[in-house]
Amino acid sequence: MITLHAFGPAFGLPEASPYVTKTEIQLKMAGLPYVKQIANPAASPKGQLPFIEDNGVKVADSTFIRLHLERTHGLDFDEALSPVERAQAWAIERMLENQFAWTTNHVRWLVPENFEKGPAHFFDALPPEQAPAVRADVLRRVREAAFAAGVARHTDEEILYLGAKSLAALSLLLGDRPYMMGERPCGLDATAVAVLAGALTPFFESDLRRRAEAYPNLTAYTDRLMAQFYPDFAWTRDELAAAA
Ligand SMILES: N[C@@H](CCC(=O)N[C@@H](CS)C(=O)NCC(=O)O)C(=O)O
Repeated sequence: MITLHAFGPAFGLPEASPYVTKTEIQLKMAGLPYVKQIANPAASPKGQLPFIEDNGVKVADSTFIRLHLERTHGLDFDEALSPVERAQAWAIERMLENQFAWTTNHVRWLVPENFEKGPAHFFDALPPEQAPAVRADVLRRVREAAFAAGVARHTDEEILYLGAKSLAALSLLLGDRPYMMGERPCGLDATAVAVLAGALTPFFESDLRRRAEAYPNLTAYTDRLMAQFYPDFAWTRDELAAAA
């Protein structure tokens, strides 16, 4: 049995982290049985979640978990794709994980109102005398990582421009297809629905969310895939936006 080490549900999402969500959806796509265990990122070989344990082997990072699953369980999440389509799927996935996800990370952590109602509560279970210092330290590390990645060097307007460019690209690439690369789900769909649900959750208010809500194909895709992969989770979006 595979153990998926995760943050757990938060922010109107079945899982707080888009990368854990990606791995969880790929496990579901593969039909591999797994248990989900709440973990601290410090327990991971790479200091981040997700990581899995499979037959005593620990594998960290959603991309290398996917590689491990494909190699050891005889899977190919992209089996329906041609070589060119595989290359396109990889390029889109990199755009979503290495560029777009930083803009959603900014919305959650570095917009003070969103931080206060969201990630700040990750530390509520700590002893009251420790919580403020740990909270401030984690926020400082998130800010430094966002600065190193580049996104936190920009103004809010510029960050919105970057996120919105990826949403526009993704909407055009998806078109009216049921899945990102066509008629069948592939590995990329796990990343795409994970980051889109993270951007669309009504838990956080942001201009980026409003931009995402303006693409009916992206909202319909997200709702459809959330229902497909998390049938027991009550995924909801802002009703006003959904009706618009
Ligand atoms: N490249 C990694 C990214 C994972 C990642 O960024 N995880 C974040 C949560 S979304 C994390 O564990 N952060 C804690 C930390 O960096 O201390 C993957 O694909 O798994």
